Amino acid sequence: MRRINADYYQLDELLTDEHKLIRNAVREFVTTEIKPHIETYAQQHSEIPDLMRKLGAVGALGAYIPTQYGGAGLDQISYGLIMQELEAGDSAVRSAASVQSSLVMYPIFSFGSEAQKQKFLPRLATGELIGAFGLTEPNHGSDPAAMETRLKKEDDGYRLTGAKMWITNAPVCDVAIVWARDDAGKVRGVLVEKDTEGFTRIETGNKWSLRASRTGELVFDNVYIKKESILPAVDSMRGPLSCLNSARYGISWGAIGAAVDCYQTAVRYAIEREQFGKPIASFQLQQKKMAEMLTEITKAQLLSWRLGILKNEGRATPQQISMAKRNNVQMALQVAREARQMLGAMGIVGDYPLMRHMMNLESVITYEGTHDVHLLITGQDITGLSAF
Ligand code: TGC
Ligand code: FAD
Repeated sequence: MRRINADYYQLDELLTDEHKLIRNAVREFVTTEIKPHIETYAQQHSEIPDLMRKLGAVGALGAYIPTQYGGAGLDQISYGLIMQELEAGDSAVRSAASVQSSLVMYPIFSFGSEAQKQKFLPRLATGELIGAFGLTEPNHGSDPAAMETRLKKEDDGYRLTGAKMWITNAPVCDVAIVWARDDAGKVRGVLVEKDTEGFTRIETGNKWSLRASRTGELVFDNVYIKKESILPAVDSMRGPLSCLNSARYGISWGAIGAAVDCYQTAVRYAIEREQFGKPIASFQLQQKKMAEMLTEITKAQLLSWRLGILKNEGRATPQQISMAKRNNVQMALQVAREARQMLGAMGIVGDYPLMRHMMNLESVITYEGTHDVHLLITGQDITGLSAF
């Protein structure tokens, strides 16, 4: 079992002691708090109790938000490592941390007023508040710029009308960042708190994927919005899309975590399971699967690590992020499928995490920009021509 460790190119040597400390703390949390129970929650289609507070306690929320606002003030590699370890437990856990950190804390920190930062960031960092990010609409997913949600000026405030769909944590959020067009056609970020009149949340059930995460709709029926609830520092699609850069980067790391969990499960099983009088690991076809999994995991690790360095230096482009998100999620899905086959019938039961990761990754390959949308982003970067 020499290669059960998936660090084939000794990337650990590129990490600082602080990185390893953070990585190990989150790994320990996932091993003790998530892995023993996640199968039950996923099977029951129910959330993990008190997850956001637990993530806050382990320092997994707002990793790169400055400490003055309750964040951890860490670098982008630390953020990536946190996402990797969380998704080794379950994509639902990484999703919760992604949305809270990259899609809610990041825009408040980047585009919010000082009062908005003071009011929300510290409580989002501890998990006392749960945030949601509303961009996708029933009629507009891949093309969010076509959004129909409207923010109309009225005397001293605004009125918000419209609906957002497929929103992670919608049914349980305390505050949602909602993207809407104003009278001038500008895209504005609006902070809507849960008890606001005319704001309703509807749960989306019957999911075969991300079953331990709550998803739903946010509906706004002429909701009164004070001007203090608008993010002042952004008024275009750059607002929501720059949040996605951060979340997509995190997903590129998270997918590695899920893939490594599948790879390690498959290697352990193949060494123990005997057929035709020999461990199945001794057969060339099984070795091919394991060798290819480890090769693809290693390539993905290198992509995300380099992207993290570029992000630390403020040089990562959205297009580079798209490439890593697309490649790594596809890689993880492929690893999960191969690993599941290697376990034969045992691969379909919940005693092993393979089907759960595989089904989760079907959402991950769709949200934060579909696999094909990211390919078109790369195509546009190569040619200068949009194929959307
Ligand atoms: P385009 O006309 O190219 O640009 C409009 C403005 O936005 C700027 N921009 C970006 N800024 C920052 N980061 C990016 N990645 C950016 N891409 C574009 C651009 O410079 C321009 O700025 P300005 O100031 O000149 O106005 O944009 P477009 O409308 O044609 O869109 C292009 C496209 C298709 C790539 C974009 O719409 C896209 O990425 N679509 C995919 C939609 C998507 O990813 N939705 C995700 C929803 S959130 C989610 O899924 C959360 S899952 C949560 C969980 O983990 O549980
Ligand atoms: P569509 O845009 O309708 O796409 C359908 C198919 O058409 C896809 O295969 C797509 O690749 C393809 N397609 C679209 N346009 C083109 C084109 N120009 N060329 C070629 N092919 C194209 N959104 C949020 O705002 N916040 C959230 O918190 C959130 N959480 C989510 C959680 C889950 C579990 C899921 C599944 C989704 C979540 N989403 C969220 C929504 C997600 O971002 C969208 O599902 C995604 O952007 C795709 O949009 P769509 O589902 O409407 O698909």
